[in-house]
Amino acid sequence: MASARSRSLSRSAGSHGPDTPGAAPPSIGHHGAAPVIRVARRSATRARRTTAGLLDTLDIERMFGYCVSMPLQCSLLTSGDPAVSINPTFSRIRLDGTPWVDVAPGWLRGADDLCGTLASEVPWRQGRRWMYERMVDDPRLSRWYKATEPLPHPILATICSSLCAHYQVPFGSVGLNFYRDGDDSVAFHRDRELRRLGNTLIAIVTLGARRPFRLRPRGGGAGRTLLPASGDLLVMGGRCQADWEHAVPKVASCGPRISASWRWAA
Ligand SMILES: O=C(O)CCC(=O)C(=O)O
Repeated sequence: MASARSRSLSRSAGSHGPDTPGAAPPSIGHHGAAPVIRVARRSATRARRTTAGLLDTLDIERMFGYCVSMPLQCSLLTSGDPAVSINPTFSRIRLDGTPWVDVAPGWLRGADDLCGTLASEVPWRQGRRWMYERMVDDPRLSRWYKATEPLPHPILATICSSLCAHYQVPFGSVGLNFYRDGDDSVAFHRDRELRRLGNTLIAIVTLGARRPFRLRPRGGGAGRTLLPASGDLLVMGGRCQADWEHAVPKVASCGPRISASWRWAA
């Protein structure tokens, strides 16, 4: 039986099929210096400020399960015009074998404001998929841009150029995912196109709320939980798609988060 949430999403999606725009656009407001994003859905009446990216990326395994709502921090780093940081610090986390994850805290300035702009201006699409013999809505909205399509914000091209320069590879087009609140998520998976390849890169910039980003080896064993904040860059590399899975699990309560991702394969 469909949950209250999926029913309300289905209503807003109407009879649209897969990959058709399905959700009313969120509205953006400002209370003082902190961005406020209102999302037109079940939680629409609860205006929340996005969290800021001041803290270093943490391993929160010990906190996972109850670390659901971070204190709000209004930061000069996460508001204002978006720009790539001129002196980012990269740390590499080695997973078992050749997979690795790079983390660059505060890599993008103005990430909260960019989150608000994209939330309201991107023509989001409601993905749908078969699950247990019925069609269900994906618990998030998405929009993938072909290389030939105009981007919703010029910073996305700048980010791509910076990533290409840093990793010395030609990253492709951008994919955006919109997690409207803690009910939105993506289950453990590997990237569909890259999972058979041994040398790939997926670069993900977090905009807005801080959510756990979980990684686990496919064969079983200890996983990792990272907590990328607004403006943080996270890059999965090596055999990460071949040997590990990743997920953004549901949390009890949090504000909107958008992830912007770019991919490359050898
Ligand atoms: O939103 C994220 O941080 C992860 C997105 C992701 O894993 C995917 O779309 O395949």
